[in-house]
Amino acid sequence: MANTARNAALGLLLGATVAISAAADDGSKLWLQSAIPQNVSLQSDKPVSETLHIALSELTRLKHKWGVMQDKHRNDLGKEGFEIRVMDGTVKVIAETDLGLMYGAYYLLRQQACGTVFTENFRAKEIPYYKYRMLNHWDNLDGTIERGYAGNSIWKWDELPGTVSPRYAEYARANASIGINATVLNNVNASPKMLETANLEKVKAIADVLRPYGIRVFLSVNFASPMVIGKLKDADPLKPEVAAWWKDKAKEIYNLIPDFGGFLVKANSEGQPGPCDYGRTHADGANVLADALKPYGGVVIWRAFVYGQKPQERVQQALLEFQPLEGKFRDNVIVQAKNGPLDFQPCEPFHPMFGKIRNIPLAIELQITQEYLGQSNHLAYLATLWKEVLDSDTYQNGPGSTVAKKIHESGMIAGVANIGDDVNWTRHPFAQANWYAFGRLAWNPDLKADAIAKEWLSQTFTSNPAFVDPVCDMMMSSVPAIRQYMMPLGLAHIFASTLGNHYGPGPWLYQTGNESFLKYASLLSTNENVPGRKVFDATETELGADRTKKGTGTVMQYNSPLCDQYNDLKTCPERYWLWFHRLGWKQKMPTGDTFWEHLCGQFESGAKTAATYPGIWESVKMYVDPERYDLVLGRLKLQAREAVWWKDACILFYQSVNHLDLPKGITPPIYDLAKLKRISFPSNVHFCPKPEDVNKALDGALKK
Ligand code: BDP
Repeated sequence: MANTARNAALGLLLGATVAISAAADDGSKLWLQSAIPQNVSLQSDKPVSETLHIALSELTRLKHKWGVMQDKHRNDLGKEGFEIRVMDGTVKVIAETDLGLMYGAYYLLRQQACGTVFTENFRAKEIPYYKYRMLNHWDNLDGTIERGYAGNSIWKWDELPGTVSPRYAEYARANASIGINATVLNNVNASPKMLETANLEKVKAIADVLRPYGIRVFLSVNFASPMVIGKLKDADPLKPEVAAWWKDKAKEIYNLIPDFGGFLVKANSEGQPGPCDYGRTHADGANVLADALKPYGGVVIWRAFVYGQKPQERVQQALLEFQPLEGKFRDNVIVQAKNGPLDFQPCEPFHPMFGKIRNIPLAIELQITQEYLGQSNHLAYLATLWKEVLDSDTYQNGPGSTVAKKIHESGMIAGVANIGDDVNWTRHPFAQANWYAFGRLAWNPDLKADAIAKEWLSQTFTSNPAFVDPVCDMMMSSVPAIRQYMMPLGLAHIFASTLGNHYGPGPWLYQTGNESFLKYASLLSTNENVPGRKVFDATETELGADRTKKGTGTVMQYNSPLCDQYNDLKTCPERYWLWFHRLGWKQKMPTGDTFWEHLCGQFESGAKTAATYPGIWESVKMYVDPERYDLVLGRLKLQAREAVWWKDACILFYQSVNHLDLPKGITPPIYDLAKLKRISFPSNVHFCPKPEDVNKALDGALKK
């Protein structure tokens, strides 16, 4: 039993301090607010692993007497858990492993920043709820990031493996501090080149930096790799030469990276190759990879994001595709479904697979990058959205069958990263909170969204309640407000382009005549060859998607009693009214007003909330350094303006089809519909317009 202890010189320093900061802060230190401790000399009676060295060096930042104890004979903490005890004036971290000690160290530093007092007999014990707490980078080998809004990739493939950027260790440390222990380095739309030997050597260099921080590396692979880089005739998973190719590749990878995690695969989805190209199933495809990884303990993460192959409504397709494959996957395959059945929209019901699939381990994929939530221009605190889905009851095994528990079976929770090579990692300073919150929820999905926000604010800015309380309220209100102005009542996918930039409103695009848009947004239930197909576009009389039992029947993909709840407007949650129902503009709502009045009220309310944000931020100016203050203020002003853009664009467009008057109490539009329709930003998958360009475009769209 190694017992390493050091006395920190400063003793107790606790309680909230009012930090009225003046120095500019570039945001690069994230919630850690410190650089990696350097040249810390340690006294120990045993050789110290790199991981333990990290733990002990970090603990030198603790302003309290501390000690660590490794107890390999305990059997209750596992590989990553820890216990904290305060005895005789010393805070002790106890763990079975060095990794546990490291997580315990970060726990203590977090508590310190949040003002916790380590009184005698203070006790804590933590064990992570999920085994794999994973980031998915959608980073390309050319340095771009699909849906990345904070610069280019942090992985500098051109200079690796010779030059290893110091940012890799900073990245690893930030992740370790919130418990993230796995990362997929490259885009799910994967280049086959990723698996070339020269690139694997670069991956090894990154893996070597991340390992001491407890982070395992995974790669996205292109299913056609055996053809493209292996020069085989095809990639048919049932052909022995294809299986042999994958086995050789796995051997090569594990030679370089003995703890390599496995493969993430997007197959037969949005044009990616896959087993269905050869008449094989997703199970056949996943299993050939699983067999190759099995001897080394690797896993295959097979994505359920498939649509467009069959003439079915898009939101139903994943379940229809995977349900017949239950029990057919190898035991080292995990199928990864997005939180909702469409595509990371601001407001979707949980993915029906979580309630219906029994014999396939399921992982959940959340999107930390804000593809559909204002990208790096809007403050959208996503923990509220993620909590909603994790806490959702699927009723698979009766009441209490939450999504959070369901994915505990696979032990995997993944988040699409929002990290780029900007100095502050995420461009919008508040987007750091989403990276942080993802890690914290992956460690413990029972944490409350507001508690996580307060932790993050206390560490990143100051723990003074005069700052934390109003800013936490603003964060908590952000996703509800965005839903009201971008996706009121579950009105899905009215964004300005489909596979392009997804920035700004474009409800006029999703109308008959624009079939590809309709299909993409699942506003067309079947393909054009199927008689009786349904189109959900806005008409003179109605709006929304009839997914009830009488419509496309999507409600049937949910277990009882949800199926009936969603089916009946009176019991359907307001936020899903238009997701499951097609409503007449003049129809009376359960709330007593007409649907048109109610819809307009949503836009109005969302815009009003966003309008309060700049003032809230101005009121806490004294607590924030000028650099981050200005960056945030400019963006909050833009967000308030964009909320009006959404409101006006949608209300004016719907008025142009329903010819109804603006309901009482709704602020008259300031923009001109024809001019708004002409706003366009470069249509590519890694583009977020600069605030000044959006402001300019909106200036030009004002009514004369
Ligand atoms: C959509 C994105 C697209 C991704 C796709 C996916 O628009 O860029 O490739 O999801 O998850 O949200 O595969």
